[in-house]
Amino acid sequence: KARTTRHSYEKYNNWETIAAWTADIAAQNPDLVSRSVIGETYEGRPMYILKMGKSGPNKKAIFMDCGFHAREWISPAFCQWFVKEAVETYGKDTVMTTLLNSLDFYVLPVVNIDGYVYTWTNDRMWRKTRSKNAGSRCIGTDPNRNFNAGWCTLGASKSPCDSTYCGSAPESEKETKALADFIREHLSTIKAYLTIHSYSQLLLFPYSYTYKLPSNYEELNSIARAASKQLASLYNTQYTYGPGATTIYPAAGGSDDWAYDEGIKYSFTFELRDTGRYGFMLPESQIKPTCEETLLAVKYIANYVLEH
Ligand code: ING
Ligand code: ZN
Repeated sequence: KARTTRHSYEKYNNWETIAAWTADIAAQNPDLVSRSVIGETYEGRPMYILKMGKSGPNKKAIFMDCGFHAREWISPAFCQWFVKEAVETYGKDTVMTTLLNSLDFYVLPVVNIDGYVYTWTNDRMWRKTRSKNAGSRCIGTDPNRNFNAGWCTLGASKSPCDSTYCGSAPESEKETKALADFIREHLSTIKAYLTIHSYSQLLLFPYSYTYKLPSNYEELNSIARAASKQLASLYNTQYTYGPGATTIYPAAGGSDDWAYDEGIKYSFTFELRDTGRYGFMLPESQIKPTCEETLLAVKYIANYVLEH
């Protein structure tokens, strides 16, 4: 099938373009990138994941996903940027070279593909998945309320018409089930979980489903402080960091809390630019600076994980 739009790292790409890009970037970098499918969405689209890194024995891995929420377009743009930077700077940038030699990165560029497509075709402000709800005319579940971490107890709705609907059960969505299954299958290697949202300029860590602090709170707090400092070093973009419940709002069923309780002790949610001027409609002119600064924070965290 002929492609209709050209891929660009400094533009928002539609799903068809991103899907074709996942095939191209893997084909063009066979010793660094491989593509596989972790499941399919409610509407039947394949969920592609890119594994990045030089092959080697017993490597630790970092899992990063983008595009949980359909309207947060800067998020998939960042996952694409990260992959580009990895392949373009491997062998040139010493930190990136070390990271890819010693770690694998699993990058899931869009989790909620059906929702993302819907924001391109019908409603730019859509957030949830596109699954049907029994007994309701309302569509969709909030994928970041759908994980088994205090599921639907706090900051989530039991009403299918709400934007924070937690779903009929934990992992009721094909997309969250596929993601959770993949992480469970790779639990022995995955040492960090990073999930990219927008907006608000926050770097969050567990917990969001409770006010209790994670066992390695001091460590997570100092990593978040240092990563935020790295991020700000480029354009002075200020991030606030801390546990989700007190830094943004209490909310149960999030993927970072779930990953943490599965034993992944470095678990972070990024809320990228901006603080509300453009919000979800962040102009394309901000893709490059946003991705460049975020990359510094992600590299910092990855390097920390490598050394600990
Ligand atoms: N914010 C996140 C949300 O899902 C969050 C905040 C992070 C909640 C971690 C729970 C756990 O509401 C956005 N913008 O989506
Ligand atoms: Zn979000």
